[in-house]
Order: sequence, then C-alpha cells, then structure tokens
Amino acid sequence: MSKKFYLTTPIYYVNARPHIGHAYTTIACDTIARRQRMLGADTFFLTGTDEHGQKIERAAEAAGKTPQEFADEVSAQFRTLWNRMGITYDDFIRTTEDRHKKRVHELFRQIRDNGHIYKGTYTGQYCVFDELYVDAVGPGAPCPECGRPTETVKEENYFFKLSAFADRLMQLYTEQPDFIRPETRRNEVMSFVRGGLRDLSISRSTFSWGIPVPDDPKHVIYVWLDALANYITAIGYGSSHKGAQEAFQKYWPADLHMIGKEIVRFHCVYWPAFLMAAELPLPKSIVAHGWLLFEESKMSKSRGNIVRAETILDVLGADALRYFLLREVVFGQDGSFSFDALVQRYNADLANGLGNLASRTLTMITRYFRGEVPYPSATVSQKAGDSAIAETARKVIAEYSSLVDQYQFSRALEVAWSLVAAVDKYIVENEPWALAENQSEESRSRLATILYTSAEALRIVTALVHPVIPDATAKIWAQLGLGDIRRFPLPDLKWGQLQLSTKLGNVEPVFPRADKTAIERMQKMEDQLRSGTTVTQAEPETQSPAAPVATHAAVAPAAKPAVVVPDGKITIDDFAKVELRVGQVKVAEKVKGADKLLRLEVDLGTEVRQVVAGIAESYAPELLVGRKVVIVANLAPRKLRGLESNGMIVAASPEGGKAVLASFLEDVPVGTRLK
Ligand code: ME8
Repeated sequence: MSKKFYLTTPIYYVNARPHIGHAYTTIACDTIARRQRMLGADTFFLTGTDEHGQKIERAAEAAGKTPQEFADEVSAQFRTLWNRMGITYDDFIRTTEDRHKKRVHELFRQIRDNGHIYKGTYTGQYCVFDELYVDAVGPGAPCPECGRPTETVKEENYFFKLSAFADRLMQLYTEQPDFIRPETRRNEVMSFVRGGLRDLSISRSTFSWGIPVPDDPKHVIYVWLDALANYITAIGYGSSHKGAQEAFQKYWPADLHMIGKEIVRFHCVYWPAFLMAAELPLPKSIVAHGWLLFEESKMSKSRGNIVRAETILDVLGADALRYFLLREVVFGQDGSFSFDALVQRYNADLANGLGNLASRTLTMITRYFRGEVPYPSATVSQKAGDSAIAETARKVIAEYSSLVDQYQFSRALEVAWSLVAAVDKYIVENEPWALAENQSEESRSRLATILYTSAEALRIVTALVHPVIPDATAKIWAQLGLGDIRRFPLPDLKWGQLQLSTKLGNVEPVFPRADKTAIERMQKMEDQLRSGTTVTQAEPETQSPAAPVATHAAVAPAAKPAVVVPDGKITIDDFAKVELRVGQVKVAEKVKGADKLLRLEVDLGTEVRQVVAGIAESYAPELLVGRKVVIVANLAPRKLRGLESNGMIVAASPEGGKAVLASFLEDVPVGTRLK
C-alpha cells in the first residue's frame, strides 16, 4: 500500500477577502501536496474557511448582512481564488456546513464524556480580533498578542481542563522535537506551557453565531474549538457513514498542519490537548511560517496594507506569484513583498533563467535535429564539461529533495537554479550554433551531445520544480515530448532518462519578459482597489468641497471620482467610495512631542484601528474613551511621528475655533456604515 500524506492549511476567517498572505500558506501547501503526489503518496490536501464567532458576526452586521450571507460571499471568494490559481485541494471545508457542525458535537461530547469539561464562570478580558481569552487586567486593557483593546466578558461558560494536560504536552514537545517547527516556535510554546496553563473557557453565551453546545443550546462552542476540529471533521471523524469512517482511519493523524506563526498557541497547545482529551491520535507535525510584510508591517486587512493575488495573476500569472513567494521568503522567517522585487525575480529567474534555457535548447533541437532528441555519442564527442553537468544534476536532485522535504523552499530553489545557471554557461561556452554550421560527423556528434546534455538537465529541473511552478513546467514537459508531468514518479528521477529520438512538441516561450509597465500596472490596480476606484484610466485630482473638514493630520489622497461633474459636484457613486463608519474610541493618548496630535484606538466592529488625529487642542484624551465617532475607514495608511494612522476621524473645524467631532444623538452600533 502506498504511503499516505494528509496536510492542511489554516481555515481562513471570512471577515475579509483573501490576500497574498493567505495565498502564501496555500501555495506552500499546494507545492507540498503536488510533490507528495509525484512521490507516490496517497495525498489529501485540505483547506477551507472559518465562519463562526463574534468577529464574523460583527463583520456581517457592519456590512448589513446576515452572518450566513456574509460567510457565503467571502468563503466563495477564497474558493474562487484557489480555483483560479489551480490549487489542488482535495476538500474545502466550511465550518457552517452541517457535516462539520454534527461532528463538532461528537467531539465536544467525547471530551465531556471523558470528564474534561465542567461549567464555571469566566470573568476576564477577551480579544475579539484574535478570538482569544487573555490575561490582561481591566476594561479595555490591550491584548498581549495584538495590542488591540480587549473586552470584558463575564459569563457562565463551559471550561476545558487544559491545566491537566501541561505535563503530557511538555512530554510531547520533548519526545517529538519535530512536532513543532521551526525550533524558535517550539521554544516559545514550551516556555508558554512551562509558565502554567489555566483551564480554557470553551463556550460563549452572549452571542449566537456559532455551533450550539450539545444539550445546552444557550451556549455556542468557542470558535477555536470549532475551527480546529475542521482538521478531523473534514475527513470523517464522528460520522456514521462507513466511507467517511474509513477515510478518517486512513488519513488521520495529519502529517502536517501548516500555519502562520501567530496561531501557534492554538495549534500546538489547545489542539493537541483537545485531541488528548478525546483520546485521538495527535498530528505528526505543525510547521509555522513567518509573515509576509508589505510596507514594513504584517500584511493584513486591519492595517489596510494588503496586496491581492488577483492583481499578480492578471499581470504575471500564478507561477510567478508561487515562485516569488517560495524563492524570496526564507521559509519560517518574515519576508517583504514588493512589486519591484517580484518583477525583478520574474525576469531574472523565470523569463531569462528557466524560460530562456527551455526555449533556446528546444529551439536548437527543432532547428538542427528536426525536433527529435539527439543522442550523445558515448565516445567521440564526450568532454569534461558534459559529465560535469551530469554530475551537477545528480547533486541537485539529492540536495533539492532533501531541502524541500524540510520545507526550505528558498534554498531548494536556489539549488535548482544553480543547475539552470550551469547549463546556461555550458551552452555559451560550447557555442552549439557555431558547431551547427559545420556538417562534419564530429561536429554533428558534438552538437548532439551538447543539446542532449542541455535538454536532459532541463528535464530534470522541470520535474523537480513542477510542484512549485506547475503551469510552466507542464508546458516545458509537453514541449520536451514527455506527456503529462503530474504522472512522473519523482523517486525515479535520474540522469540519462531522456530517450533518443523523443519527438518534441511545439516550442513556445513559457515566461514572456515583463516590461517596465508591469510594476506600474499592478501598483495601479491595488491603489484603485484601496481607494475603492475600479476604473483604469487616470483621473484628475479633485476633492469634494461639500465633504466635512477632516481634522486628521495624516490626510491621505482622497478617493478620486470616476466622473467629474463640471461644476465641481460629485455623483452619489463618488460619495459611496468614501467608507464612513461608526467607531468607538477605546484608547486615547497624547503623542509625545506633538502638541496637536492624539493617538486613538478606534473599534470599528470588525477590527480596532490606530488613528492619529490632530484634535489634541480640542479634546482631552480621557474624554474621548468610549465615545462614538465617525471614521473614514478606507484611507490608505500614513505614518505620523513614526505612528501609523489607519483612517481619519471626521470633525467640523470652524474658522479660528476648535474642532468638533461628528457624533450621533441616537445610539448607533459600532461599525455601521454612513451612507
Ligand atoms: O487565523 N503573512 O484565520 P486568518 C503570512 N481562522 N501568512 C499570512 C498573512 C501574512 N501577512 N496573513 C494571513 C485564522 N496569513 C483562523 C485559523 S485554523 C483552525 C483557524 C495566513 O484568516 C497564515 O497562514 O486570520 C495565517 O496563519 C493565516 O493566514 C491566518 O488566517
């Protein structure tokens, strides 16, 4: 029987549309899944969406939708994107599906029946952004994880006896050092557990968007218990169907949960403890990668610094994004994204590197050998350079495989490209085009050897990196006349398998060079998305004279209207581009060294934003805490005195007088849009 390999991405929250941070994890997993299939493993690759909890409920409310409608829309955006990118997931789980809900009930019951759940009262702070109970003290205290203000929760809850599992968890980390990778994350987790574990509240009763607790539907199950369970519910845990039970037997435990570093605690402490409590086997390994940064901070919706995958797909294609992310970012560490670096890598490594090697090698075989792979003469025409390429290729196969199996994608690709560079040099040094001008038997034989050697090296790189850049390598493989690359058994890969007289397919370039406008085009697409504009041509800069005066020292360029009405008026569509929302000030404080500035943390329902506003002369900070204000929510972030300002607070600024914040006479829910 073949080996199985079960791997998962986190299931992504549906409070915001996907960006390339989500794509990064999904691409890494897709690469591993494709490689495992080529290695012959019975592979199961799971992804999906996390749809319950207070954060989603609030996001839906702010969008004027029911949580289910909202979740349906955003979940579909994730799925559509993965389909467009050719992600080869085997299942896409949604936590609002019946199959999941029923099986989560089973898990809850099993843990309860095993005696690990009791009822108690929780009083403390909760961070809605992280959906995390925190140890912070006092109303509005900042979350130790993300710094956002926490909310006080006082509820009767069900508790999970997490504290009882500390010793077993420590034993797990010690006995299985590979359970958490990389080492830095393992150390963090171990010191967290060593610091003492408190029992965990695993239900909420003050909102209803979740899976009801079995036999006590006033409570909903804590969203992280619900979400983590997806890894077993999707493959049939708790099902009464025979097929589902067999799938669970076959695939569980997972071979790999791939996650971002911010959710290590949930996966490496809570999840194994839940499984121990349910007496289920534990996953074999959890690998946490670093963050994709953009403009120096973590790419995330709440910071407004996201780049969408679609933009890159439109301009350069999925392979470019996949290659860039895996090559540029050292796996496990944070890495920066920039359009400049993307295009530079694309041109250097893909267009001029692999693409050029493929097209020059295959074009010469087509031209000089009528499109059939020539065979190297074993005696007459062998030179040291030929066997050096074969030797390099052998080394590359071994090193690449070992690095990629340790998820060192960047180093693995560097190694693979060392073969591309070696063959390039070999071709330049041997000048096959010059040999082709001479019809002597010796020249023909030498030419055959050089082109065979180049084509064979090309075949080897192509097979190795297929899981990383599947589209282009499938094309090169077909151009090499080798059929369907997905069926190629990687364990068999070795030098010399390219058969004499293999008939090449049609030779076409796979990576056209990106010109200078590629960067501009991508940047413009993202700017337009951020400002809410979708038209493509440049528009004149205008600002609405009717707009309320904004007392925001970090005024970003206003959203540009698509249609400018001659007398300076704007259309309703123009106005709709400005996203005005009700926010509530959670924290207000003076900015050191700036008399006019206040640093505010404003809750927008779905997230808490830091806004730096020029209202210090009008308002004492303590008067602002708890106050509802109007925020321009879709302004591009700006830095002021080193602080990032994400949005703008709206106020009237009378001539010569003090600013007066826009506010409401009636109570309005936080997050409501003004329109
Ligand atoms: O945490 N850089 O969902 P989420 C790298 N629903 N990876 C990033 C990233 C960035 N800037 N931004 C997002 C949740 N990611 C929970 C998970 S699992 C049982 C529940 C990736 O939508 C990365 O994998 O906030 C990160 O862990 C995940 O998206 C968080 O997605």
